Amino acid sequence: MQRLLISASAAVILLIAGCTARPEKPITLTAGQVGEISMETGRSVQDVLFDEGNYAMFIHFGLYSKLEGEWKGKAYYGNAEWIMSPAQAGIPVDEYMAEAATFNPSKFDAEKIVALAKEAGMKYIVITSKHHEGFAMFDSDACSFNITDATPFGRDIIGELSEACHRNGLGIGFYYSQFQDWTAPGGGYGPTRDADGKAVSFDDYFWKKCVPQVEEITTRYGDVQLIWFDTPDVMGPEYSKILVDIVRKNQPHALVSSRVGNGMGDYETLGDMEVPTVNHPGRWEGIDVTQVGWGYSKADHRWKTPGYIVRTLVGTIARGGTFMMNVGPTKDGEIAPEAAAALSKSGEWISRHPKVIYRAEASPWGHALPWGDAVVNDGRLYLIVTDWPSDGKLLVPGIRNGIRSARIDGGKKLKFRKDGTWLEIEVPCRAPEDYAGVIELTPEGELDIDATPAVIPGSRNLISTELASSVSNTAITRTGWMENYGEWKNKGMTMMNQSSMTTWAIEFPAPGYYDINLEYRSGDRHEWRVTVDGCQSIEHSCGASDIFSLHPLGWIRIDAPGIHEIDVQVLTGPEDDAELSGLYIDPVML
Ligand code: JFZ
Repeated sequence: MQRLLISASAAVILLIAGCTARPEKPITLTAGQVGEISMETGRSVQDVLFDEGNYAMFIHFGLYSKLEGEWKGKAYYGNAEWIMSPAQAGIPVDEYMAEAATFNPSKFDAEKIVALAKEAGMKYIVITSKHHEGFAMFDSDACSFNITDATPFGRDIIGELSEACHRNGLGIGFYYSQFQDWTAPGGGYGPTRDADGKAVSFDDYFWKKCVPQVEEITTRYGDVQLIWFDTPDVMGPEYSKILVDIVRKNQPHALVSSRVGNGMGDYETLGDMEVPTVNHPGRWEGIDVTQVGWGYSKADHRWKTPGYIVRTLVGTIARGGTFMMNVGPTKDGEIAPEAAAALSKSGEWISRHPKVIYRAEASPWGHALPWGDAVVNDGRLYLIVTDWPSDGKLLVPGIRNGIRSARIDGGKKLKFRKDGTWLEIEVPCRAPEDYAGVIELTPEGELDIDATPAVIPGSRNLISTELASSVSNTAITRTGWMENYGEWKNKGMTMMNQSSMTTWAIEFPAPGYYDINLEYRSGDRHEWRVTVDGCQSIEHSCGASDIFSLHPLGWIRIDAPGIHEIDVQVLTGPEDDAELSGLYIDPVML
């Protein structure tokens, strides 16, 4: 397992790359072009895609799709679009390029893919026009290693999909790998000599292939809403600027992703598969995959379920972002039935709860709640309950407002009562539908929420270290690791030494005993201490584990409902070893 430790501030620079503000430009699109969502004049593409649309399809389609994650009979798990790389099968350039002669995705049907995106509730599509392998999915004059010149298939995928999006009122964007090009002489991690054996530089690749191809994708396919550059690596700002300028010149209303590098770009893309723990400011997108990697992989059966898609989409919007879900067409050019089914099933849920997605704003709690999450739309609160309570009572913490009404979204009115800042809603004992039930609350006046994390009986109360109220002699950082090749995971945590303390202010609903588990990773055993309100404390030795997991510490006693301070310390064991990622609190009902 590869470990990577990054401080929160470095993570911001590393993973996100800053984004420069640019003036909002009025859209020139005509109604119908991104027509599923309303197109009042004067609104910007940014507003339409990111604030209103909130959900897109990402498509990774390239020559790698032909290999489907397998080379010479052996499966490579994780990122199938990286199969050529020495990190995967390590395919020589000439052997890889020769694959194009038999690439024939004849079942590719742009109308069918657009229909699926619409069924899924998505409002725009971003497709790979050229990935790191260097193969263009469009008819390129700059390089013949492309779908129309190098394959028996001979059709322009980018052209067909753009037209289908324009016809059907979806936005369209193109992914372009600007630095990495593994087959073009001079491209990032590509050959260092040309066909005649002459040494070439990055500039050769950049001016002969990258620049002309970015000109092509921004001039040949009508209005484009977004250019999604990726992995700038060591590319200097002078190169990023040239690319941004081309997009601005040819598509003045299009957005540029922050992965163009060097702090340029119009919005942030978070790390792959990352839903942040706390609300994230600015205009940003989260991205995830229907399999483990981005390109289609035949050996990968770990399909994302409709429930996962609903939870991740809602989680991203509730943190303030917009979401793209990836599909990788097969070697025949079709979306696999598992992905198609999961997307259209989750789309049915979305069609019943449009207010939870479109134009929805981030949760006023600033973080997820133990049973699900919340968004705001038109002054109303929408509670998305993924863990439906089995006792017929949904407890909502921290609402200072009065509540005018509560109802199942699109359904019947519910009874409720307020007790301080707690709201108790009487709900059916069974969830009203699969994946997540939705409750619509109409508050009295402006929403006024106390964001203190709360413990809720019957829920999974895992309170992240990122929600700590203070730390001493340590810092909250984010750690990321690759679980499979390309399968990124990450957690917020504090490195706990014998002088460190992590403190949470937590709202407890009632007096009584609460069972505490610590979530951490450590190479060795440590003795841990948990203290309540600076006086009562419990201590115990807890086991080691090289993955983040729960370790029981014992019961604490809470004497009165309300906010209590919980301190966590480590008393013995090696230094720089214990990484604390959260506190799991289970009310012991006596
Ligand atoms: C890149 C690509 O290498 C990958 O094949 C895929 O296209 C994905 C969408 O983007 O991979 C990345 C790039 C950046 C991060 C992680 C994976 N990141 O910043 O965490």
